[in-house]
Amino acid sequence: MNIKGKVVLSMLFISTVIVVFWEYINSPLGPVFWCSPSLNIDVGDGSSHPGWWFPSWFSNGTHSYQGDEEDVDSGRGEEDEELRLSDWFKPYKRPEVVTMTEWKSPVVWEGTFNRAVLDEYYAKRKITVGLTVFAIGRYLDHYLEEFIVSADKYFMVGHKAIFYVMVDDITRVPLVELGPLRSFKVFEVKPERRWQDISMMRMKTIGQHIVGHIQQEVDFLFCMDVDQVFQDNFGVETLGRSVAQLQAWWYKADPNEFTYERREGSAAYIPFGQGDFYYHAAIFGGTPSQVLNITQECLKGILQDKRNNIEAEWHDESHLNKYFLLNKPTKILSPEYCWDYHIGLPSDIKTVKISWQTKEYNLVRNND
Ligand code: 5GW
Ligand code: MN
Repeated sequence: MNIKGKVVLSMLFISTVIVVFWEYINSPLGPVFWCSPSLNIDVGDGSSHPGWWFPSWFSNGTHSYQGDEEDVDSGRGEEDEELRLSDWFKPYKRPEVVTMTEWKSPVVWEGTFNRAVLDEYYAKRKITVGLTVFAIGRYLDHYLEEFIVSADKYFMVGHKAIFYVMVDDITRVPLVELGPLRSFKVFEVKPERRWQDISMMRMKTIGQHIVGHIQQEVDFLFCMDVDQVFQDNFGVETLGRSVAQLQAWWYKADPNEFTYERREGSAAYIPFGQGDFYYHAAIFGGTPSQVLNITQECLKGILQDKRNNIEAEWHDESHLNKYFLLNKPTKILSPEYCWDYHIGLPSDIKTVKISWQTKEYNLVRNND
């Protein structure tokens, strides 16, 4: 090749590099800070999955995983057999509590699941599980570090996990050293002025991030409050298409006592006589497409209420309860997964996986 040809070729190469780099730094949802302790984890293209890992899960570059392990029909061969519910779930092991809903979704309690069987199943599939958490204002200094340190230790041990941390000031994000299968991506979000809006507008931000990148990066996604700490393994038994958490204070109560939104004018309205469980907004999850649907529907309700000058009693949680009334979760987590020790420790609660942090309202609620 002559000199001219070489010059043209290298100019082509350089301009390609510039364009790719420019696209990357300008992507609207690009992380402001991306940290991964293991060198072989992909950096930069926003995707943690090489497409060849598990081609049948992809369509149009996004995951098309269509259900809980027990109801998937992927048409794959013998060696890739799907699990049935009965392979890992033994509801009769906990006869004193509700372990199955009327619509036949499992309610996962300690003692009812075989985690080893599920670990093997999901390890073969090389899954990645995402976890979003918001830490705005004083919640950042007060709760984030303990949350991340404990999640690193107990969330989806043995599987890849990505922590999506949304903060209002990245300079105050604690430096936490993570285990080899873990990484985190930090994003700066504009804080809402009212605290009610901080909590509610998470629905909007989570949805934007799922569409922008999360759907290409994970197989399952959890969304959690930051004012809680992992105490024990929160493992693959929690994974499902759409996952809801029983609220610790209400798991034994009658639906007519639940603090659902009871005013007809709100989109979150649930009349007396209806309702299955009182779900806790501090933990919900599922496949990215299901979580996207949850957040979009809740946001619609929240915005409709704003137009009508009404605000649901328990904000995003009221809307989440309405959503799960209309769209039944495919898996429910027992209150052992999000326990408040202020209740004490009744015999139903065998192993606490996450516990609530003490509310120090005077310390953290500076903006109401
Ligand atoms: C602050 C004051 C009142 C209500 C919410 C906030 C707040 C919530 C905040 O200042 N900063 C913040 O990051 N949040 C996020 O919203 C946290 O992830 C928090 O866990 C979540 C929900 O708010 P919580 O935990 O105070 O709500 P509850 O239902 O646990 O009381
Ligand atoms: Mn909380």
